[in-house]
Amino acid sequence: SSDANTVTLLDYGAGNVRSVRNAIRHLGFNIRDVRSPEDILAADRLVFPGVGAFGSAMDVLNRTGMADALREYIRRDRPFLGICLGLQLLFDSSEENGPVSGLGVIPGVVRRFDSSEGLIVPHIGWNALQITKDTQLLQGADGHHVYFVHSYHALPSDANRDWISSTCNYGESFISSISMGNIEAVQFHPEKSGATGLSIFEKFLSPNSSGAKAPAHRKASKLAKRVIACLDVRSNDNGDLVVTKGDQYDVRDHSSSKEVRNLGKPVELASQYYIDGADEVSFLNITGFRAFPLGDLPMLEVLRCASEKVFVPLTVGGGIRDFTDGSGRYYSSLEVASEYFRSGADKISIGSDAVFAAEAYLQTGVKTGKSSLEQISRVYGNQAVVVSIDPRRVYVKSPDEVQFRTVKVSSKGPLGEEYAWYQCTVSGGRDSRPIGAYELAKAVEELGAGEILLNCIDCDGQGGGFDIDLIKMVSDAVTIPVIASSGAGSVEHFSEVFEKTNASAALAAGIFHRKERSVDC
Ligand code: 1PR
Repeated sequence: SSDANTVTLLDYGAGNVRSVRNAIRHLGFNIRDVRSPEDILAADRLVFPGVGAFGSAMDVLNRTGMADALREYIRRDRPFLGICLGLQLLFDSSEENGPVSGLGVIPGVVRRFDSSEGLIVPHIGWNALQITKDTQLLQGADGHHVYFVHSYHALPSDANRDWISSTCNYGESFISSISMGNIEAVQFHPEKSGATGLSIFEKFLSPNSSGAKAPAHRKASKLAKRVIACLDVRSNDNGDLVVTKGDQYDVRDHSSSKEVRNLGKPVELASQYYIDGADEVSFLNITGFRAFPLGDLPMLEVLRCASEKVFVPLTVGGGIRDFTDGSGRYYSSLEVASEYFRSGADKISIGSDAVFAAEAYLQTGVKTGKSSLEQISRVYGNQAVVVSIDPRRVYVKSPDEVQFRTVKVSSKGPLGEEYAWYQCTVSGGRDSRPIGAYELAKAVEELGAGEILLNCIDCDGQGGGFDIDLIKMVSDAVTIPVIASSGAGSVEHFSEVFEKTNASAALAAGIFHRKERSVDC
């Protein structure tokens, strides 16, 4: 085990660690997987990317004897890098499904962020590191923004002060990294934190390399609001998978040819947006609702290739639902999502199927646990599940006209209407459903969505700004992050939506495709 280019990875199979694997390979290292507790003790360098829930992770580690091996490896002060849950598990205990005992290496507890005062949980986004201790790993990274996705955090205390190498603030101060001897662990995701994250990762993998550069500084706003570049993907009439972009969801050219607009190749564009500074990249397989996505091998290939080049979070949506193929074989939505995760997605996004699940839930008041939304968030965690809402504005004279939540609109409707509700659609805007965006958002939050991607068909591709009325209504109604989408046409539109609403992120497509603005506007 003396190969300096090999790193040992502890993947106990609870979720997707493909992004970590991609980052390690990208940095020029080979991976040896842990199969037994002995493999841990034999490692030269161990990466432990915890995924899933604290309790089930500890169960697996205890049952397999890996918990004891990990404690022994750490006691020997061997090079160790824990990521996310891989940091939290080092502590005495966690409140997550608990209290549950952890590895007990570091004194202290892990607690949920408190959303009772309107704090948005999960915490998803880029925050600045406040370095509290000189370490080789974080050298030069003070004040740099790194990417977090978590609902639980380790609490700083007198008993663990010596371990802390950096803290962050999200409603309260929490431990963003620890360092002691050769033991390092980070709450953020270095594999998804762009150039800063990769350089931190590289310092762990090759501590003596002179090549470890000072991390490139990421520009991020004070508020650490995210800007997401979105690629709508579908096959064109020649059968090639292309990035396209609609006007109010119509992706066909207005000329006589009526061809699907082709704006470029998905992997090339995604890599370009990453290099330009996008905080996240999303792919929406916009005809997934009618074509079976697992039959759509090019899309999976696009994901695989993109995830080897894009070191910020990748979301993919389209076609996530139960499906029976031509030969009668049944695939659950969980299998579809799992295939997306295996191919490199960090999050999946559900559109149509979430609308049906929310309608059923609102009708019966019963959570069956069987919807795609519930199943996928139970297995992968709610932070990995986005619900995409595709509403259309419907003006009314008075709120009493409809049973759905309305807003007083900032500009009146064509007949002087002062109110509107936002009717949800499925199948890419083709069918309207008897549920509003407000009702849908509240229902999917309860069913386990970790984030809401809030589109607006009226504004899509128009470049006239986001629908502030809609985004304010929805982002005030839920405590999970809301991504504002549709209509960005200038830098001011991004500032406006962050000033006037509680949106945590803004997503745009056309403005980047047309190269009117670079993503780091
Ligand atoms: O229903 O689970 O199969 O998911 C389908 C997904 O595909 C949904 O997320 C749905 O929003 C998306 N979709 C379906 N049809 C279209 C279409 O355009 N014909 N694209 C479509 C939606 C909307 C945005 C767009 C923003 C920003 N794309 O994501 O990127 O509106 O655009 P802009 O900045 O240019 O204004 P399922």
